[in-house]
Amino acid sequence: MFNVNKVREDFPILSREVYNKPLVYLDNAATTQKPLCVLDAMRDEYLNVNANVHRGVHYLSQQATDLHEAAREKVRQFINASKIEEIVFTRGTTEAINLVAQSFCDSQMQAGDEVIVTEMEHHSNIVSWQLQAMKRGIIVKHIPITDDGVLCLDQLESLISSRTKIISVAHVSNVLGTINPVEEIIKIAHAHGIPVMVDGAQSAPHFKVDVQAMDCDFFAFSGHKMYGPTGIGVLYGKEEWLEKLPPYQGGGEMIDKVTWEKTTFERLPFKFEAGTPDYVATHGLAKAIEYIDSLGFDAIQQHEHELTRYCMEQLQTIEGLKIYGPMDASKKDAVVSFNVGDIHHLDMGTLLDRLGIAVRTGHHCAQPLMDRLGINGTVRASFALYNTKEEIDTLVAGIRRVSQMF
Ligand code: C6P
Repeated sequence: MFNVNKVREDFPILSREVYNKPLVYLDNAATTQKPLCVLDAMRDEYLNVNANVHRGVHYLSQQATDLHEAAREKVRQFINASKIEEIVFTRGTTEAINLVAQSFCDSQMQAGDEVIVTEMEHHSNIVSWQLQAMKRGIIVKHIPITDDGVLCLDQLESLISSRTKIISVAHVSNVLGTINPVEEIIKIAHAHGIPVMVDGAQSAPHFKVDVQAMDCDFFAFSGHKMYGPTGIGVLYGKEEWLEKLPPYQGGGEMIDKVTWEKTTFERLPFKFEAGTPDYVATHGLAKAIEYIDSLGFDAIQQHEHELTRYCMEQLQTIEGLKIYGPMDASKKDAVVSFNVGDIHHLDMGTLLDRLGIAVRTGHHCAQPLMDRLGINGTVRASFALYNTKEEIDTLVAGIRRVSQMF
């Protein structure tokens, strides 16, 4: 039985106060808090195991390597990849997308070739491709969205051309919470022989992802948004694609043989993992996955969905409040963005903060989306498995109080 009060005991930070008010942490799309099991495991590794991985013949190095590779297997199971060779550790979603953008463009794209993203992308899935556009003249196109923040999927076919080489889309929007129909996009793309990358930064923490069922070619997510440590993320890539792509960075770990004349590279996934990996963070990520597994995604999803529904219902009782994105809570995932009248989002966020309520304000690293919506920012409340309806009541009361000040 999912018991949110019991769950909250696993996150000591949730019982602290800010400005003498109980903390109400509603900035989970930016990063989640970490349960004790993750913190304890990482502390224990530093205290008792610490040694560099894949390098030493000595006991500690082998123990650290075992933990690191066990984490890879844990991630493989988490997203149901078929092989551990398909699991590349990165610093986060951003690095995973940059890796694909660079290595894919280096080997598969020429000037005039096209990548299609969506109008609701986070900057990391726009700018990574724009950097390649600047370097080699590829073209970045986007699928537009409706006024309700839903993809105009009917326009995808007409955007695809013989020059389209890859499609890269957010699974869930970090601003609107929109859950995108990635399976449909993938079917359409594959019918044209085009691979698809899915940015899973905002989906992996909230519902079960099965990369084989989805049939995506690449999938990226960040550990810190799913109760794991910062500085660790994952790129899943189908083996056939990862084999075709050249390394992203050069250095230790990723080589097979180096001479002055020529270097050959390690097998997958190490070809893409130059330098010492954050092996303590991979262990922490594995513990975060175990933690999610112990609660079960069904229970987590049900709880978070109820929070999203309740939050939208309550927010709509506030005069002048506008919610962005789908109004049907079942089409949204744990993220609600809004503005109240002409109160600036930054003023609202700052005043809510004084009441102990942590929300994010601004453009949320999605400026083209802000342009589309004709605004310069929103207030965003985003939920995790430890949030409660009482916290949403506090948010709603806080918004009313701030609104009365203007
Ligand atoms: N969004 C937010 O507050 P990193 O920073 O690499 O862990 O994740 C980048 C990223 C990529 N895609 C999506 C859809 C995201 O939401 C994010 C991170 C945070 O919305 C920080 S800007």
